[in-house]
Amino acid sequence: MASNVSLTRYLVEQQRVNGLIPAQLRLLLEVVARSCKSISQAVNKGALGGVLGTAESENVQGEIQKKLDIIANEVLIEANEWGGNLAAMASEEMEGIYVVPNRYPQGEYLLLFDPLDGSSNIDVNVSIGTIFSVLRKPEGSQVSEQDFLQQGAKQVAAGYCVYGPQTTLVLTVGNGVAMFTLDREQGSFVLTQENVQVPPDTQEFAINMSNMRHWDAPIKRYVDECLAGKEGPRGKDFNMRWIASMVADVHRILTRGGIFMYPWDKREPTKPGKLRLMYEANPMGWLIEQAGGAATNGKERILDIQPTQLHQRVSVILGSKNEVERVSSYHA
Ligand code: P6P
Repeated sequence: MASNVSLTRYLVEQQRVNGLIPAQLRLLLEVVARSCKSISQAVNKGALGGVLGTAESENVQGEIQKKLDIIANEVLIEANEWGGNLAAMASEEMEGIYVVPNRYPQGEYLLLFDPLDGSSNIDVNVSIGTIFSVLRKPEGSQVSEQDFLQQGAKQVAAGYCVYGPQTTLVLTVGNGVAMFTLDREQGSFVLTQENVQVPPDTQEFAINMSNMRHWDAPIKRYVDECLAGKEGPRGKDFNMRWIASMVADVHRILTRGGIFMYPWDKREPTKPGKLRLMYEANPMGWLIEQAGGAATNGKERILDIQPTQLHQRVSVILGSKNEVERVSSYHA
């Protein structure tokens, strides 16, 4: 669907027609989109921009940071701190929250992001992306980390930008999911799909198969049944995809269906999974639900989980509703 509806016009219409997003939130989303354009430019330069490789530092997760991880984080902080619509930000790349400096007015929203997800793919030229989530700051005085610990169901906006063959922004403000493709000649995001729907059934699953020996029984059973194909209990053959970039895997699922799993496994038994709740599972889970899919940790809806820590991890099973429900039934 080629259109000439810009992101700005789409957001104004969500604000005016559906009364869904106040002007402050619309402006915030416009700035986040502009930040993604800048990140896309830096990513696209690759080796030419001297931005590949590691930054010789670690993030709060103990993961080696890539130069582009830090660049993307700085782009988002610098673009969003002065607008007056945010009280604070939180990022996978920062230990604590970033409170908007006193020299700028504070607003009523909280912005959380994984500035560059899938960064292990940067140096090998595979799609990566920025994931973001917006919460309302609770009433009260000085903003604190505690204010961020809200269930995913409280999000007022969520989305991602995938830096792949196209740069595509995918967004929900609670009225379905829309996709915007970056028109580099105009330098603006153009609406290319609205009311995105995830098919309830699929024949395509996404999981890192090299971890099979570490999985819990319900996941092992589900994947074994997929692998058994037509002759097995599912009565149909399955395909597998694993890009090791959540943004790219979720984008494929929003586009043609599928189920994505990053479950708990025995490698780090004290951790519920690898992915983070606040700025990966919650925004992706809301997008998938807004497109008619489901997102659970195997036992409960991801958006219902009450966070206790800013960087807490969670087991993620999301995508085509009937498949996610099957996996959940195996956990029951
Ligand atoms: P593995 C990227 O590092 C990430 O956080 C997600 O984007 C991706 O789905 C997952 O980790 C890949 O993990 O263990 O397969 O490399």
